Amino acid sequence: MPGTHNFWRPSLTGYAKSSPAEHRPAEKSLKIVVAGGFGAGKSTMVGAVSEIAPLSTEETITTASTSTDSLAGVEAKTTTTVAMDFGRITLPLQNVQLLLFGAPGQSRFLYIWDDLSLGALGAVVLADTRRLADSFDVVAFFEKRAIPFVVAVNEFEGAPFQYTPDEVREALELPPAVPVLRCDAREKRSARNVLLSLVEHAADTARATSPALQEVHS
Ligand SMILES: Nc1nc2c(ncn2[C@@H]2O[C@H](COP(=O)(O)OP(=O)(O)OP(=O)(O)O)[C@@H](O)[C@H]2O)c(=O)[nH]1
Ligand SMILES: [Mg+2]
Repeated sequence: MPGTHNFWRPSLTGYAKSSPAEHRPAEKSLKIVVAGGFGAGKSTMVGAVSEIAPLSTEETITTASTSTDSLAGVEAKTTTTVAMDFGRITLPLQNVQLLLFGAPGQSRFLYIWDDLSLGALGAVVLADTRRLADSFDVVAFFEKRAIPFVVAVNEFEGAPFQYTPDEVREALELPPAVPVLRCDAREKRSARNVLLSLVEHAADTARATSPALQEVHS
């Protein structure tokens, strides 16, 4: 049928060479955790980049949580994630689809993080420079479990200071191999760029830690 030949066109060897990569189903699904401190922009990032309507579990912040979760720096926040966010994005060139699990940020929900991280390929640690200290525990969480991560500095206009990725790397005492990049969690392209960087970093980490993979790829 004219005009439709570019869509999934099965051939004896799978999909026809002429079908564009973005229309082919991805071969693998990989789990990614989007983590970070309270209000760092995790739900925003999952929502911005997801190709499906994201699942979110937002609830209104009540005064009941103010004794455990400080709103300093994020006073305008009225809702919070109480379980997780879920979204999905296909990376056609890498032939994978990423299943995105946004973690809750309030400390009273931290017990969910272990389950969310089971089997994850890697994690995005969103750093909010208004509350950079929140990122320490998040970085430690993934380091302890040997889950590869990238640090994405989500820049809020209202932040009193702007920090370069190098300054954030130094402040968080990150090893040189961990990518640190700026992002705007509201922008699809920016969020996608962060995820691409993570997939690359996870592949590099796997090659570096597995001699067998090293041989295959050398
Ligand atoms: N200016 C600006 N606002 C942002 C950015 N990213 C997120 N926001 C806003 O910040 C607020 C908090 O974002 P969320 O995505 O809910 O943050 P979260 O990390 O999921 O929060 P918790 O789940 O409560 O920990 C929302 O009002 C967003 O619109 C950004 O890059 N710049
Ligand atoms: Mg959230």
